[in-house]
Amino acid sequence: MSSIESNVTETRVFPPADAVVKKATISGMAAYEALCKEADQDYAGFWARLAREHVSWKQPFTKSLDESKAPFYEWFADGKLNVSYNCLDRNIEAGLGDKVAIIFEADGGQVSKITYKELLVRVARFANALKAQGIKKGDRVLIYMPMSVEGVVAMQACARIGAIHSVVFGGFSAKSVQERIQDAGAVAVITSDEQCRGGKNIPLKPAVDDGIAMGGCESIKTVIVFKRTGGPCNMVAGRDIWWEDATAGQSDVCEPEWVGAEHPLFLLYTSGSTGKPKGVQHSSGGYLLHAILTMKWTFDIKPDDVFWCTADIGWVTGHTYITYGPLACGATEIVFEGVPTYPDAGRFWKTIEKHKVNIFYTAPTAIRSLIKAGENAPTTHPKNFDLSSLRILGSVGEPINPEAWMWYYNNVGGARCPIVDTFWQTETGGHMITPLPGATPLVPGSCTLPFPGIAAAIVDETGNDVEWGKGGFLVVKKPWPAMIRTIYGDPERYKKSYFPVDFGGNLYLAGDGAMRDAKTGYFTIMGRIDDVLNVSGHRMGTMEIESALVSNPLVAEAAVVGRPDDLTGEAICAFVVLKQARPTAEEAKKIANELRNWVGKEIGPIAKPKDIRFGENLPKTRSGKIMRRLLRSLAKGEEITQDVSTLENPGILDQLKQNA
Ligand code: 6R9
Repeated sequence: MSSIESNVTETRVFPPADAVVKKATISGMAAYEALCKEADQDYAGFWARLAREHVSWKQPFTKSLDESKAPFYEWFADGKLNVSYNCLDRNIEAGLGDKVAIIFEADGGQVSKITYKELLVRVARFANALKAQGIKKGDRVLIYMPMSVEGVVAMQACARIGAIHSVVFGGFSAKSVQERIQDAGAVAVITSDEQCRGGKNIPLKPAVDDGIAMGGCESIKTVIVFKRTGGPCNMVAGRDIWWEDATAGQSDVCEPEWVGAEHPLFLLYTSGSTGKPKGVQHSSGGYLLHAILTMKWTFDIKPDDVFWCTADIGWVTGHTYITYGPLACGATEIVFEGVPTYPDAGRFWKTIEKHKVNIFYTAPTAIRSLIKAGENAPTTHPKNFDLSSLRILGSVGEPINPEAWMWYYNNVGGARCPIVDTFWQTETGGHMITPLPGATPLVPGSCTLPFPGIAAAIVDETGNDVEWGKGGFLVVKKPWPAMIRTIYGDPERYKKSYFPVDFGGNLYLAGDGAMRDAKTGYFTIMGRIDDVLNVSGHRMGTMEIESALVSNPLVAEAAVVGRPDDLTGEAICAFVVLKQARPTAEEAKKIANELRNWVGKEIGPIAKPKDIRFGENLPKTRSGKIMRRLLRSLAKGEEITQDVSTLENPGILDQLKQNA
């Protein structure tokens, strides 16, 4: 039994409405196919044309792709540019200076707006402040900030002077801060006193102090502290300086540092298959190009659009679709400090209504939790809000199950807005497989087809193509401009992780299992390779079982992992959140049986979960990703020894220890 069969049983197809097609930048499938063909015929030329058309260069490049040091590929290498210039100055030069760049929606609902001209002034002053602290081109700067205009300013200011930022998500622990400072050899940290989440002020600065105090952080010379709340905040003399003091008296003008296209724009740490996080290194030119193109083609961004990506700047989605992409396109965007459930679960819909958001980009887990909330507190259901401004919806971060897709489509998008289910990764810089809203017919649960110029394919364990309809490893066969350049300080690990010799050494291995529909060639992501289970020799995506569970009317959310089993190789263990309150032991047994039979009916008896456990929630990171590592340990009955510092809700682990 394989996940393609569930994709095949998904027969609903939603072709783009004529009105959407007519206005779209990429209008109709023929336009999409023409771009793919152009890339096919002259790959380097295709990307070079786009890089000339969409990016402003101080010095034009003469060469597109350089493969001589493969898999350390270079793009547009002799071109010079500045990313912050592309995001700010060039919009102002084009007459957009008084346009609102950022609408900041604070945790408590306060709104502030800032124009492109004002944003440039703030970036220039802060860039000058960084220089005054001795920070220069190539230095690594750690950013540990809440969602804020200042977070974006800090990143843009680094880009302006050619410093390499490494943003650490504000929910990570002191230990994570220390490890990242050490690995990157960072010279400065930019942070804030506290952050506001769900009506509470949570200290942030202490994690920086504690992280540095853990040792090995002698590279840090400066800590710049933005005052978010004015709460208690320890300042270390000679090292720490307030944001306002650092910028006081600084000039409003800062000439951009013109860097080579391959100059690193940022490092972003992400977890790999081993314990130590990898510092994914991105370029300036190629990365910026993909950020711009995906804004224009996947989101079909138009001059009057209000764009809202709900991610945090601590994740790659916040980098590409908050800090860089929207600004490089001269858009107006929302920067949202809050959480989706505060003051209640109507917050997203209220915010869309308030700011007349046109393009909305969020994660399936947020959608699923809001479905549940809307059932329990009907006033927070999207139908109570005017969402008629919405034009395009997006999904990212994990596969979206068809039920959540349909709910999003009907209740949020009013059955009128295409959903772009964008598959990509920290390492890919931007969207890789995604519908284009004015071209691609949508199938719920499928991320559909590769972005033009992305040579996505599915291969077996020796790197050979598998036929459509069969599962395998998702790879990219050609380098693309926004791809990861290396793992900072560990080029060998870069080669091993992403270009393993078993696969021939020249295919980018995404780390996900996937399948193409036998007829349409549409891609379905089956989850990380280690999430693919083998039960009695049957290959199954955990996603498929989750999807079946979630389609049961009792179930709000479900996550499935494998655990070793003497008889069947692997056994399926399902963690389930019910729409009703957590059941009593007796009820739980009854419901578990019902669900087993349900899954048996939906997929086949082989897919019936052996273990079912109920909790009020699932263990999630604050970015909303289910921590499957933890679930696997729980399923095996192991003691939890992993770092749970990024967990939104550590209390949930106890509930999930018992089988129903
Ligand atoms: C952008 C981002 C990457 C992993 C990726 C895959 C999963 C992301 C997805 C998706 C199915 C989608 N993933 N988008 N799976 N459909 N539309 O999330 O980056 O945090 O590095 O995670 O997320 O498993 O390999 P990152």
